[in-house]
Amino acid sequence: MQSQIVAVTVSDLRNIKEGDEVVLNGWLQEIRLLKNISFLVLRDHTGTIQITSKPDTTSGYDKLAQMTRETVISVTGTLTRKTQSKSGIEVLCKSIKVLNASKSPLPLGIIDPVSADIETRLTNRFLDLRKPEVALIFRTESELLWGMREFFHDSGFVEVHTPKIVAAATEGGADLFPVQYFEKQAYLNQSPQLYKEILISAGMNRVFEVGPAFRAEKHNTPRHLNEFTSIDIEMGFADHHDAMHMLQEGIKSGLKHLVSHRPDIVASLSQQVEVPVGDFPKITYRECIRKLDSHGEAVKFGDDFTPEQLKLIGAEFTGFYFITEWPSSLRAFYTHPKPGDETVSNSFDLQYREFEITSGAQRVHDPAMLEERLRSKNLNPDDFSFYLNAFRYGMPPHAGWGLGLERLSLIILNLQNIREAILFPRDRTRITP
Ligand code: AMO
Repeated sequence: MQSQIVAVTVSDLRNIKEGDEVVLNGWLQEIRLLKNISFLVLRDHTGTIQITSKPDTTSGYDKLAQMTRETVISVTGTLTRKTQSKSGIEVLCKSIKVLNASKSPLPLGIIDPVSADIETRLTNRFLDLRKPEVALIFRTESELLWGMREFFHDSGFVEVHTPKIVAAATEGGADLFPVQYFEKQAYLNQSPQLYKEILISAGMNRVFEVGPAFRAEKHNTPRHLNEFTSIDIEMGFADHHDAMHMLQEGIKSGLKHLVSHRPDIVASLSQQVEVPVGDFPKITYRECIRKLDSHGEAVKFGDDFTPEQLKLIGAEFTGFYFITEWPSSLRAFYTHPKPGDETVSNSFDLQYREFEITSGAQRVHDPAMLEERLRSKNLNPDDFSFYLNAFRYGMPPHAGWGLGLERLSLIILNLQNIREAILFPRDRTRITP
């Protein structure tokens, strides 16, 4: 007896018997009409399948000629393995229902070999995201994040959600988006920095957050967004070494999760995904200066590295590496100076080639030192009283970091432009869709 199956996905078809009846819902990706037979390709979120349709077996065969690409359809048919199609299975169509027709022509082709420029793709992002290779970026991101979440959860971190409308800058006053907050001036948060530290004073011990961060950076580069996804952690009774360890293990767990739970995704990626083994190498800022000097690149202590210089440093490593002990002058006010050599700090960046993926540090926990650090950066401690108060009544030593999710996808998937790694990018000129 044949079993009747209702609404399966394309990937379910592998496990269905020859001759069984199936219903498939999806988009009409392609249609090739011949005189006595037509070939359709239906796409759903799991893949594509060829649907063969004949006038004598498909009811309403003559309506196929009016169907436009990307129309949402529901196909009823039987599964057959007697096929020349690549997947080795196809569905012989009994009937097709149009659930919603698509306008034609499409502003952006889904399968057309000519790849559109990034602006056209982003303007028509709902269509762009239908391309399996584009959808794969976000499935990968989701798996990575899931693996990292699991790791932090299992390591005793509490997932928190801090305000995004704030009264003070954390990462430098120049890059703030102002918000009119009733009678007051407010800003979109650049980082959960101040709040994650306050939560350490609040006794939460280990917190992590995944949320949006806003930077009014004017430059328009393939590495910068004006709104990005920040993965942040903060740990009490910990220093920068502990924070670096958590970062390294968190990234490994994200990658392990991706590889072990979704080998299908990994197999479809054009880029090979490997889970790093062992500790990520570390190099100090001063060692970087010496290395650059040997390449004929003179860098003054206190200067930031250019992307070209980071390329030279990155060429020495095969994967992730830390640059540690950055000059205190280059780091934000909350960064703890290195005891005994206060010109540098207990800070680090995680790099992959020339790309900075994460910044982190041990933080200043002494309120007097913190006030002094604010003043040295020309900031007014009065503007930070809500934050400083948390340091005056028992703040543990603490450390943490912030990682840009899109930067991580950029390097793992070897993307050309960070805009590809976020669903709806916000950049210097784009606030829609
Ligand atoms: P920082 O400002 O270095 O540090 O940011 C941390 C990480 O966030 C990502 N990132 C960005 N990604 C895309 N577009 C941008 N414009 C952008 N700016 C930053 C990067 C970067 O490494 N509070 C500290 C973190 C900490 O010490 O905990 C901070 O925000 O991947």
